[in-house]
Amino acid sequence: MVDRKLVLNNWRFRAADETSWQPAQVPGCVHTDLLRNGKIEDPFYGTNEKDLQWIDRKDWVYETEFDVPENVLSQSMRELVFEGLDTYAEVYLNDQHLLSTDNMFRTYRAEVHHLLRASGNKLSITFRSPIQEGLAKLEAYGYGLPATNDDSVTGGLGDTKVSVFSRKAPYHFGWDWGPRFVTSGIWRDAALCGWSGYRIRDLFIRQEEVSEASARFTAVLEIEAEAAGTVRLNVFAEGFEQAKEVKLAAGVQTVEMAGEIRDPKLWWCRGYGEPSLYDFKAALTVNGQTIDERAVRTGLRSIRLVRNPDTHGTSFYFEVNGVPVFAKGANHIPNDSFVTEVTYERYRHEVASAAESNYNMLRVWGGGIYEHDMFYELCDEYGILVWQDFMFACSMYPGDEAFLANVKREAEDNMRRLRKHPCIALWCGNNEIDGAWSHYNEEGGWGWKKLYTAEQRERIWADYEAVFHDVLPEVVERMAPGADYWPSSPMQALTGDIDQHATKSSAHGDIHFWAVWHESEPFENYNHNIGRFMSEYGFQSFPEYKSVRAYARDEDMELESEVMLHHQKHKSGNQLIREYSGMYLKEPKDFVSFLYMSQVLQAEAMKMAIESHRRRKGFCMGTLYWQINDCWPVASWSSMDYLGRWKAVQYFARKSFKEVLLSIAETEGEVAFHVVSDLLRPVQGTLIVRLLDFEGRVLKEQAVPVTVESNAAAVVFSLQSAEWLEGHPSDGVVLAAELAEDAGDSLDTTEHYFVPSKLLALEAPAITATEVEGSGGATFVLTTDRLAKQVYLEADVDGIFSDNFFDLVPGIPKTVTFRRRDDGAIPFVQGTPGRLTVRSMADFAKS
Ligand code: BMA
Repeated sequence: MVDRKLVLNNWRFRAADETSWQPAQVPGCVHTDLLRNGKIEDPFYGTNEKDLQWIDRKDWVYETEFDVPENVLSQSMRELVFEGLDTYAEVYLNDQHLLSTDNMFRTYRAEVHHLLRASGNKLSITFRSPIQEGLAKLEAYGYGLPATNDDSVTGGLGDTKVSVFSRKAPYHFGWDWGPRFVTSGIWRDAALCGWSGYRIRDLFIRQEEVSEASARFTAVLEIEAEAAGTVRLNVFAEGFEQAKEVKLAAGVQTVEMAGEIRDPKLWWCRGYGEPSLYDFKAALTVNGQTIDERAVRTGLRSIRLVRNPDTHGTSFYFEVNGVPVFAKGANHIPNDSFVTEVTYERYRHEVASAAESNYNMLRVWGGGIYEHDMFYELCDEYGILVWQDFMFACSMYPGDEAFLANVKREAEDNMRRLRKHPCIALWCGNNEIDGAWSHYNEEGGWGWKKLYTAEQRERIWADYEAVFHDVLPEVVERMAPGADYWPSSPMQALTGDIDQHATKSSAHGDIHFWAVWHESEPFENYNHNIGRFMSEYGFQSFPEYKSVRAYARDEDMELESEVMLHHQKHKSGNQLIREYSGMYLKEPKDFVSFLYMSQVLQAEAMKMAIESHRRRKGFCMGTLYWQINDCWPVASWSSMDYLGRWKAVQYFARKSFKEVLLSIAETEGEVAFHVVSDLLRPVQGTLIVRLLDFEGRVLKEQAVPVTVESNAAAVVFSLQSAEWLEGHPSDGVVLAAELAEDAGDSLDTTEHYFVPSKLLALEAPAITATEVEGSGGATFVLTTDRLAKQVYLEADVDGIFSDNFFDLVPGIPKTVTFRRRDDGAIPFVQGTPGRLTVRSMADFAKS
C-alpha cells in the first residue's frame, strides 16, 4: 500500500485550568492518562469511582508537535483525520481554529494545506466537559428526557440526566452493570494523510447475488480527484480481475465496477461451513504508475432476516446462504469503561470464547460503542454473526435538525467502516426504546409517557420516529442496499397496532424476556415465555473469588459491605440473587461459597432458558442471553468476568449451545427427552437412559432408537417419573442420559433430577483426579464415590477446562483437559492448570 500517513502519537495533556503538562497516550482518554501519570487511584478498585467524578466537569487540553515527513510533504493535498474525538472538541492547528466536533462516533477530516508548515507544527485540542455541554443542551431543550440508566446521582447531578443530548457512548454515564466514567479524549487514531492527483477514499464490495455457483457483486469505489482526468482502475481478488479506464471529474465521486466470481468459497457462520474470506484490491494507475491502492477483506454470502407470515404469526430468523440458522449466543457490551484499554488479545479472548462455547451470533448492544475493527474482523474469522445496534439505548433522544444531521453522519461513517464485514447480519436502530415508550399503548411501557404533556409527548415521539424510522433506515438502505434494518429491539412489528408492540411472549418479532429476574418470576417461566427470537434474558452472578479480590479487600467480603454494594449496579441485584438462591440452592456456608452458588444459580437459569428456546426450534429461531462480558469487575449478568474468566454459565452455555443437544424437561410428572439438531443432515442414533442412585447403582435402564431430521427439534422419548421412581427416593436418584450416533460417536450426555438442587440428599463425595500420562499435566480423569454436583475445577493459571461445573456420577468417569489463555498465535494452548483444586456443591453448602 502507498504510505502517505503520519499517525500522531506523541501527545501531552493538562486540565484547561492548570498549566503543567503530563505525557498522554493516544488513543486513550483523560481517565487513563491521569491513572498512568499517578494522578488518580485505580478507578475500578473499591469505591474509587465515587471520588473520580470531578474529571468530567473539567475541560482538558491535548497537544502535540510534529514535523511533516517526506512521504506527506511530497503530496499536494494534506488532511488531518480524526477517527474518534470524545466528544466536544475544538481543534487548532498552529493556533488557527480548524474544527469543532460533537460526536465521538464520527470521523472528522480537515484539509490543512494552508495551515501546515514543514516542521514545528502544533496541534492542540480542547475537550469541553460533556457534562457542562449536556446541561446547556438540556436547558435549551426545555425539559428532561428519560434516561433510565444514566447514573446522574453518582455523577453529582441529582436526577438531572444529560447523557441523551450527547452523541457519546451511553454506558459512560453509568448502567446497571457499569460505573459512571464520562471520558474525554482522542480515543481513536489521529493522523496526517497526504495524497496527490487521485485517491480511493473507500472500496466496498456490494454483493448483488450470491450462491454456491456464483457471486455477483459490484465494487463500489469512492474516488477523489484533485482535478479532472482519466485513470485506469484495476480491481482484483482470488478468481477475479478486471480493469477499465475511468474519466474522473474534480472532487469526490462514486465509481462502480460489476464483477462475478464463479464457484465462490462462501462465508458461513459457525457450525454451517467455513467462514471463507476474500481480499479485494483496487488500484488506480496513470501511465502505468500506481497512484493509489486500497484493499478490503470481505466474505461472500447472502444473508437476510426472514419475516414472513406463517401459521403462528410472523417468522423472525436469519437465513445464511439459503439455510435457516438458529442464532445462538449472547449480547456484547464494551469490554472496558475505557475502551482503548482493550487489546487485540482481549477482543480475541472474547470472540474465541464465544466460538468455543458454540455461539454463532453476538449482539453489539446499543448502549456501548460501534466496536473496534478488530472485533468485527475476529467475528468474520470465527464465523460469528453480529446483530449490530446503533448506539441508542433505554432513553428518549432529541430530534432537532442538528441532532438528526449529526446522527445521519454518524450512521454513514460507521456503516462505511463496517458494512464490508460478512458477519453483520442486521442493523438495529436501538435497544428497548420502542417498548419503553410504548407509544401505541397508553398503559404500556416504563411509565415515561405520563411524565409529559400531550404536546411534549408528540414532540418526543416524532423525534423518535425521525431518528429510527426515517434517518437510520435511509442510511442503511443507501450505504448497504439490501441489508436488513429493524428499528428497535425488542419489537413485534413495524405497524402502529397496539397488539403488535412489545410483550413478553409473542408470535411476532423479537423478545426481551426479563420477568425472571426483574419481576422475581421463577426460572420455570422461561418455558412459557418464548417468542420467535429471544434477543435478551439474563440472570446475575458474582465473579469468582480471585476476581473479586482484585477490587476488594478480605474485610470487604460480605454481601452488604460498601465495596460489594458498590460493585453491584442493579439496585436489587444482591437481594434477587439471594432470593432465587433460596428457592433453588442449598444455603452457602460463607461469602466465598455464596460466590460459587451465585454462579451455579445463574448457570442453571440460563440452561433452562436456552434449552427451552432451542426445544421450540422452528417457532423460535434465536436465543441471545444477556450478556457475555463486563466492562469492569462487578456482579452482573455476564458469563465471563472483566478479567475474561469463565463463570459457570459460560460452561453451561457451551453445552446448551451444542450442535446436537439432548435436553430433558419435566412437566407434571412426565419427563420428555428432546433432541435439537443444527446439523444439516439427519441424526440416527440411540438414546440410553439410566436411573442411578447417588452411589452409582443402576436402578433402571432403557435404550431407545432415535431419528431426528436435519436442522430440527423433536421429542424422542418420554417417561413417567412415578413409574421410574417407584420405590426410590426422589431426592437420591439421578437420570443420566446419553445420545450416541449409530456410527458410534457420543453426541451428548445430560442429567436430570426429580427435585431442585436445594432438596437433593447430597453427601460429601470423595473425588479423585488422576493425571493422564503423556498429557503434560493438562488432562485428568475424574471419578467419585458418590454423586458430586457441579464439580468446580479451579486452576492457578488463567484458562479454560474442556468442561467445568459438571455433575460427576459414580461409575461414569469424566476426562477433562485444561487449556491456558495465551496471547500467541492461538488463543488457548494445552498446558498445566498449575495447582488444581477440585470441589463440588457439598463443599460450599451449609451442612
Ligand atoms: C436490558 C439491557 C440492558 C440492561 C439489562 C439488564 O434491558 O438492554 O439495558 O443492562 O437489560 O437490566
